Amino acid sequence: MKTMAKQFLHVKCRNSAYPGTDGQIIRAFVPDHQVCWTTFFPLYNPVTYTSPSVIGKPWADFHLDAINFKPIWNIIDGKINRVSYSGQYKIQNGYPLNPYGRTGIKGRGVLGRWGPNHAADPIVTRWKKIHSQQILHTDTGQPVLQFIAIQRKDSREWAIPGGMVDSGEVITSTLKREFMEEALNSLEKTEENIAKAKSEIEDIFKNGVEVYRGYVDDPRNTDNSWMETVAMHFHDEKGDHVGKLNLHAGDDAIGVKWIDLNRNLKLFASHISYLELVALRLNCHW
Ligand code: RP5
Repeated sequence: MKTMAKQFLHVKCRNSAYPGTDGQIIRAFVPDHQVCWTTFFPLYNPVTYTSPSVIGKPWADFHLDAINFKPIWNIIDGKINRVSYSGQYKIQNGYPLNPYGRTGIKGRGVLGRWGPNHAADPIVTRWKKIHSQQILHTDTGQPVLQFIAIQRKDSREWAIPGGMVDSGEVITSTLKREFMEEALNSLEKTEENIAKAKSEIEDIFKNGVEVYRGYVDDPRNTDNSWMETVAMHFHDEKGDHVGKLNLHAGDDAIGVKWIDLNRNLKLFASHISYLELVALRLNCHW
């Protein structure tokens, strides 16, 4: 299982307009050599932004100056997991600091939690076949792997069908729930059809392998709130379980399809890096 090396430079949460603000909220420019908090940057004075869409939501924290809101950092705080996979994060003037450095914006942005916001990503794969014949890539001669991707409603980018871990929820449940909601549209299915879909994915989701646990270079990250994930790989070797599922986009997804794995894919956040780990694991075309 991999984590991101601390010298990794986040890119997608720097030097851009903040997502969902129609270009109204612009991140302060942070050059590569000034990302690290310990680098001198006296002129660093980013805007503070917390989206109205998170205020008062049951899944979100309060403002840090709210009376009776006393989060305890770096531990499991009641039902809320405030532990980072990257180790202990620092607190500056009462605010958690992004362990991967400056992002050009303070506050929570559209993220609910101060500090780490935990997600889980199911990477569901099968071999590419035509008439039951496995396909080898013309350049590398290696077998081509396919994974289930969804198209996100917010950014329109293709992504792994992951989602936030609800407070108190175990990651294995998040992985199944998110996959069913986004790739099988379970939220709009009847009880009977949900039970059928559940039993179809049961065998595959029993045998997952963790490929990544840690920080996500997510465009929503800020100096004080950031995404972390556990990415699990579920492979359908014969293609007769999930390989045969009827995909139907739902919830926050507007599209769903099998995509051939290769290094040139442009995907949401740092999802391409987990797929590289999957490609290494199965020694397939990359
Ligand atoms: C990413 O955001 C994670 O890797 C996961 O795929 C996703 C979770 O956020 P939502 O899809 O719930 O917005 O950082």
